Amino acid sequence: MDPLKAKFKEKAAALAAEVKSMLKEHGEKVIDQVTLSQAYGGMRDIKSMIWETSLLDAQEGIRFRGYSIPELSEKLPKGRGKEPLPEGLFWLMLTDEIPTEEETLWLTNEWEKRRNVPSHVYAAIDALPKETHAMTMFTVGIMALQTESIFAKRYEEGMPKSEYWDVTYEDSMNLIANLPPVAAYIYRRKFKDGQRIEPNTRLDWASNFAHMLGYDDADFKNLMRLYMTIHADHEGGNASAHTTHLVGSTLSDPYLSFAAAMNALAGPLHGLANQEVIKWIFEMVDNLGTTQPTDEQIVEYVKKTLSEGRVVPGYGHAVLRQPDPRFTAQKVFAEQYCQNDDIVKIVWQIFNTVPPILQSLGKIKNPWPNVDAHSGALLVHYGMKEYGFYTVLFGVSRALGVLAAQCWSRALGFPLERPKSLTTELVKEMLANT
Ligand code: AMX
Repeated sequence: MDPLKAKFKEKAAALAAEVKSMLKEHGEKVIDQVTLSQAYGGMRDIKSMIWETSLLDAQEGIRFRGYSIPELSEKLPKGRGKEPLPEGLFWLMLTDEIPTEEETLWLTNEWEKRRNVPSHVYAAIDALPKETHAMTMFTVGIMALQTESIFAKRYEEGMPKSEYWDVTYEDSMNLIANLPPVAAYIYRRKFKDGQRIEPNTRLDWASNFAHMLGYDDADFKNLMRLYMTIHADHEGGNASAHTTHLVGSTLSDPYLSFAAAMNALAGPLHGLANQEVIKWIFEMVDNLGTTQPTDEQIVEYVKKTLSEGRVVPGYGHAVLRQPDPRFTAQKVFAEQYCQNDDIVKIVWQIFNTVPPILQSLGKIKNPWPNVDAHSGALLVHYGMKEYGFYTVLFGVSRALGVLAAQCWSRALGFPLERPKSLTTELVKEMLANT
């Protein structure tokens, strides 16, 4: 058994036993209550799901297994680069332990060994017109990869429940290994005349992805390592994570669950916001006729956007109530690598001017930037201007968190998810009787 799987097995067996006895003793304990507003309002804040890999605090932002993003920057192995390697984060999310440099290198090599995209996956993507959105191509690519699911094959053969975690781990590892070449294929097909770039077997997972996309600049590789790390997980209730959890709870395999999650990520209120931000900034620059607008010009443009009934993309959050530490991590990167870039400067001007405007509307719970407010400007700096691809980058990263979490869901034996719904008719009856 490989070292990561062995460690996960040991940890999962211990936690499963602990949870079993905890439920035996405290299973009836009330941990939350639900208001009518929450039932109508997107189930915000209702504590109703277990997600081991990360936890989101409204003020502090995300912590992965207890570690904040600055702490991860310090503690996770960096290999030959300057930013934490996403391999290390995956190891941490799966085992609750910071890996050593050697363990991280093992994982790099393991994903490298598992990279093997069948030709029918590319054929399925090629069957779509080039104008198809990159996220649709991505989902189709993942669905085509599902032919490789060991979970599905073993289930058909009658595998016992006790083996679910094992094959979920195998599928998750294989899927993560194969996402970068599939995503890069989509980018090159859509935007670079289909000229593919072969992987470089000596590179780590994120920098090989950068290489296959066509970006060999050392700083872009550092950006990809950071990007893949900070977008990986945001606890269980966000739409892409929850979709993975819900679909996986029917024992759909990791490929089916992750493809479903990517359809959730493709929505403009979720992952598509990263393309919307840069599209909106480009429109602003076009509209104002300058790449160096004044703060006053930006304020006017924001007001115009709001008066048209549109949202300011990259601002606001369903849970966060402070600037997103993932935004801050990207700002710190930009300060180091590209502080004189015009678009980066605009992102910072927006950061200074937008929150008071949103606050003044009186209805927005969080006027601060989220992760998507910064990412596009960094990509544009290195030449990746095709914003229609940005959500795919988010998606490749998101695989790390939601698939690590799915391994835990199968190891802990979580059942089919099935919350209760009501009709307004029934709600009225309930109100009449109280
Ligand atoms: N610009 C303008 N209006 C906004 C806004 C923004 N950035 N953020 C929230 N609002 C509005 C809402 O549309 C809502 O208006 P309504 O009452 O007229 O319908 C009101 O403020 C209250 O919303 P909220 O409770 O503060 O936010 P929410 O929890 O319902 O939604 C989110 C959260 C992220 C969908 C919302 O802030 C938004 O649309 N932001 C812009 C899109 C975006 O950046 N999405 C990315 C989120 C991060 C991610 O998943 N990648």
